[in-house]
Amino acid sequence: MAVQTLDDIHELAQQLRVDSIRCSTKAGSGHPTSSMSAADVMAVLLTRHLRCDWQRPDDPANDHLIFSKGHASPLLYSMFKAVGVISDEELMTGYRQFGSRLEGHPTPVLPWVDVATGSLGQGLPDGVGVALAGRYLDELPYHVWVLCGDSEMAEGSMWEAFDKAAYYRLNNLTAIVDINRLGQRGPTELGWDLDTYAKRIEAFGCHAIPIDGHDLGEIDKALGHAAEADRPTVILARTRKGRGFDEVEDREGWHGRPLPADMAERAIIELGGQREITVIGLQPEAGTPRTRPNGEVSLPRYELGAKVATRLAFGQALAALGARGDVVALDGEVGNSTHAEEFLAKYPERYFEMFIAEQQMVAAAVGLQVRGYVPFAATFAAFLSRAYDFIRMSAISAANIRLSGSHAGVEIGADGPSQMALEDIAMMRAVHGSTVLYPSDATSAAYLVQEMAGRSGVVYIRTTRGAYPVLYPPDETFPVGGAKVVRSSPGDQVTLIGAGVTLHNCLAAADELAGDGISARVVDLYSLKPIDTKTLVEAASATGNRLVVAEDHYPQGGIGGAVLEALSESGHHVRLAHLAVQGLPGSGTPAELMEAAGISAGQIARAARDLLSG
Ligand SMILES: Cc1ncc(C[n+]2csc(CCOP(=O)(O)OP(=O)(O)O)c2C)c(N)n1
Repeated sequence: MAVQTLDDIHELAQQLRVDSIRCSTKAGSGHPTSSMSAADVMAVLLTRHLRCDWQRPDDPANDHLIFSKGHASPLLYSMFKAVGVISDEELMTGYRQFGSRLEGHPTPVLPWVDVATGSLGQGLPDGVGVALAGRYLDELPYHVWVLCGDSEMAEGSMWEAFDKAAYYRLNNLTAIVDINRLGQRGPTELGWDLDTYAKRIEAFGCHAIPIDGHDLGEIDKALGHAAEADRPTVILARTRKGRGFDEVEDREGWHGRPLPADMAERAIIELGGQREITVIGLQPEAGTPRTRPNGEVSLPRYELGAKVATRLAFGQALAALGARGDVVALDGEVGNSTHAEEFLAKYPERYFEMFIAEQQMVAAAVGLQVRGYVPFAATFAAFLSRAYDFIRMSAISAANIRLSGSHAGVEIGADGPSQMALEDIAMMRAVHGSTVLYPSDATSAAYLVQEMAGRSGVVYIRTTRGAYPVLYPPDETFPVGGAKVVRSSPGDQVTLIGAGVTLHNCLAAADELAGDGISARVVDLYSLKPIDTKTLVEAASATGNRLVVAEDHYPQGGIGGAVLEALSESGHHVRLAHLAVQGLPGSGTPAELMEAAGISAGQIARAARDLLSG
């Protein structure tokens, strides 16, 4: 039947409720009551406002629909059924089942899903990134609609998102907050206090529209207004959880619980029975994204021996990569430290200042890559830990994002431990499908930045604050997954492995050892994941299986761990001296702090001698 009148839309909303109940009861798990509260708003959106060619999910002109409250997946999948892209059979047999694409929370395994949600507080920030692309890069009229939960509004990242949406005047973004008064374990902080929500939203610079979320006419008017707005709109929809089935409606204790079969039967009767309504919906306005120029990338070249910080090389290489029109940059208000500002100077129209909002910065990168851009987001490596859940979720989204973390380790010196990344390698290595790079000099840093652009998944580069000598000539290559043997001779007795600043310490240690007549091989492990097991095994075999690893990172999960895991997977046994930061550092000079941490050249040389005498 054609869904046209508000009565028709009411029927559709009831169908969405019934299907949400049916599939979750069949699966024995899921969130039907969270789906039922938002069914009216979604029914109006689907029929009268969302512009999408469901058969062509890749159409760049399509609107975007993101369920920030991803646990309402029964509702989302019931909408997919209503528009005819999944069958009732798939909904009923697939939902939450092993091997099915209808996972418990939505992921982009489904072509109509942009980003994985389910960790609350992320879908809206992701939507900001999609809206940034639409407004500033693609220049397409698509609209981004995000369904949020009211308990979700307690997440700080939601407010980072409202703030940035307003700052960037994202009038193509509408958040719909399903204010059903209840969260998981009971009432939310604000209950149905729509006034307070509205004041907060307005204070952040967005336009708040409080409505009765079960009044189809009011919903229609609010959604229509949102599509015409001059700033981001937030529809505050007062709803009732479990709406439409008296036994659970607005009652505590029903969050995340499927209805038992007998209750489901009664609910379906109360909701008017099963329906098979198909919605046609609105087609997108025809449009193609602004073309992205594809210029020649000419990487910066550095003179051997010149002292250049890898963070500077990162910025300069990123600016060079800007010749590609799909490359975009973001920074957390430290662009003069990370050197992302090198990109800003050349391509201000593709640079998004995210201020000190690291969660939003990573989420915006995820949103931008939804539209096919190649985002690089930079901040101090230490502060990326703040966005770790976003990084973790971006792996679930199969998002391709590049992250640069500067100011690695104790090497930063006087600023002290609050600014030192000492856990970032562990954190980034643990992410599914990630790449972790840690260059020691400017030439390798610049090369690896270009490599990052072509890689998929979460790609991380760790850069160093201080300036150290350029070790490699400009045309040297650094394939991801490789390592460089920087110094070797047939008589090597021990291998010293470093990356970043510790590679320079390893080289100084090798000089010191040479003075004692000890020949040391030195390996630059610039690619920590994937790692060059072959080079490690060869070096170990050639040097009596004596290895020293030195890293400016805590011992857990860092370079030593990566080396040991690689060697143990290859069945190779070694004696390894692992020098890493053990204690809690303070302030000091880089040399003092590296000495205190036990990763100085002298300490590396001593560890090598101990291995040889042991
Ligand atoms: C970051 C995060 N914390 C906790 C949870 C667990 N959780 C899932 S749903 C939920 C309650 C959500 O309530 P609300 O946003 O109001 O949505 P509703 O289901 O009431 O519509 C919670 C706490 C989560 N998924 N993500």
